Amino acid sequence: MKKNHLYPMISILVILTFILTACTPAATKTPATLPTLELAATTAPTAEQKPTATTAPTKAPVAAAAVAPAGTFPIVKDKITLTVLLVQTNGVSDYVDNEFTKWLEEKTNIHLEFDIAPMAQAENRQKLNLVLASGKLPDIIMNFGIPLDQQQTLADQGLIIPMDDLIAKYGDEFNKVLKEFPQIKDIFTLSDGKMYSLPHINDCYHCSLSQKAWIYKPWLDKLGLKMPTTTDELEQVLLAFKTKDPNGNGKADEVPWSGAQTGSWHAALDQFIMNAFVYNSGLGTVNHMYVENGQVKMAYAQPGWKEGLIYLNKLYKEGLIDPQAFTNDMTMHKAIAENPDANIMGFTQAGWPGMFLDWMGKSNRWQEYVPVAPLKGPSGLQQSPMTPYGFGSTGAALISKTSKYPEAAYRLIDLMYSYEATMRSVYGRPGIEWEESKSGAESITGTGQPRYKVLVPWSEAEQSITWQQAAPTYRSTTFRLEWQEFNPADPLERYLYQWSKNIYAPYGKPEMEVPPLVFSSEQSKQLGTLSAALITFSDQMFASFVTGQADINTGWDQYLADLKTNGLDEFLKIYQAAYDLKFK
Ligand SMILES: [Ca+2]
Repeated sequence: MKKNHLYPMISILVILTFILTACTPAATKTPATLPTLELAATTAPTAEQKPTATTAPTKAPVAAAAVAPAGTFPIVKDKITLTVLLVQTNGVSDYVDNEFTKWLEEKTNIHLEFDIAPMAQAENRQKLNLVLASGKLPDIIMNFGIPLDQQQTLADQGLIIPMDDLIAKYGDEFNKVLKEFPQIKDIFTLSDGKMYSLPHINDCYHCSLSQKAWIYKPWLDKLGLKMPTTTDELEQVLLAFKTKDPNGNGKADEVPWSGAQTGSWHAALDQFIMNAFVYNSGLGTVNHMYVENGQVKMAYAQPGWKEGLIYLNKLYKEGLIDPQAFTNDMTMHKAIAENPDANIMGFTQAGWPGMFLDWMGKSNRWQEYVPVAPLKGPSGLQQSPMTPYGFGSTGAALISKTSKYPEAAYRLIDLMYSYEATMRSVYGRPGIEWEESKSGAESITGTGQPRYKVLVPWSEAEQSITWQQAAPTYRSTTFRLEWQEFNPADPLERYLYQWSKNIYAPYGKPEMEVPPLVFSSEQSKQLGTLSAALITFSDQMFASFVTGQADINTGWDQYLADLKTNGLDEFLKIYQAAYDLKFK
């Protein structure tokens, strides 16, 4: 009964990339608890290399003098070449002979020379390490999504420069980003208070509220039942689903509640429901952890978790929970929900219905499953995890210490946050792949005047027009929702917005999410080891308690003791120390 927490994160990338407009949240996120990759162990820092608080970016007087003031173009009068080590993305056949690259060069007078790294993380980290160890650094390191702790290693080794002075002097487009997301300065800085990378901004609103649940509305209607609002009401509804033959085929073939433990997105059984008992995050990199009154806590060690297990065990004994929910992957989940004859599933949890249904498919069930608002638990708790940290990811662009043109490099990256550069790097050329919306057009939200209409549907077919999402971009929720024109033939984005805003956001508790933290490489290694043991053990015990293999009433204390044996206290202590360092 093992469930894999990393796989769902990876699957977000794979599965949801095809609905870019709907969701591309975590493209550059690395779970904080992954073992740290060794970054250039061979390039030990020397005293000279180590940046100090007063170290300014490497000076290149001639080039520096030639850089145009913030916001003016071209960036340099005499053409220069910058080298970019870039992680490639799906669907881009050529970065050199590429429309976005050409536009950049024309606009900035900077020629780009690429060194392309593979998409798979293990391979691109290997490539990065080779480049770092070679001592011949590119000017810009882009699209690696280098997490804070690895940035710390690079900074300690004197391989990258802080961005703060460059932003102060040359910031233009990025200042708009900072104005909308001032928290960037807090959460993406290293322990010396400086920011060594620029982020990727892609604020996927519905992804910030991804613990959703779905019920088959025709069954509620047929049995004359109301939408459940509490955990007790859910139990009653599921009992009716099980016993009253709502699909009308005379067979007791109904599966009241199912889910998927692996390979899906927020479809595991503990998601959604446990929030009626305890805050159960799992939105980002810190599954099951939350912050309360400045204390970092683990949901599965709380009394509320025990109450939730008692509830689930009761429903399991009543035959309301599909035993397969503990082993299903997304395909198996979908096979149940899209049962070819009669509908057989009544209730499930998932980030959106496309995780268990054929979206806009022939069965029409995509229109028949409706969202269930957060349920009120026995203690009155009613909440929806909501992360305020999903708006962007750190490590999208870094400038190397050896760059002769740090100012020009910064200005080039700064430009990528502009509306035009973001539109060109993600969607393509104005008038061809997208166009300005006409006056009176309708936006995704149905409010305001949209700015752009996408003419060529998102695809990952090979092309050399955009960089897909390899460049840093500035896609706020305004950009994604109010500026984008609604396409009635593709209503998903509007649905996702409305479900999230109307049904889940009112119960959001963003203050309980653990912010991105910085760990030393030693701490990261420890977290990696501890996390693996804790995830395996807590997941096994979740399944054992729900199915009754372990008795929740007599086994809870031993479970808590076993969590300690598995290192829960050390794990939380490391998080608490990192949290206190930044926020206390
Ligand atoms: Ca039936």
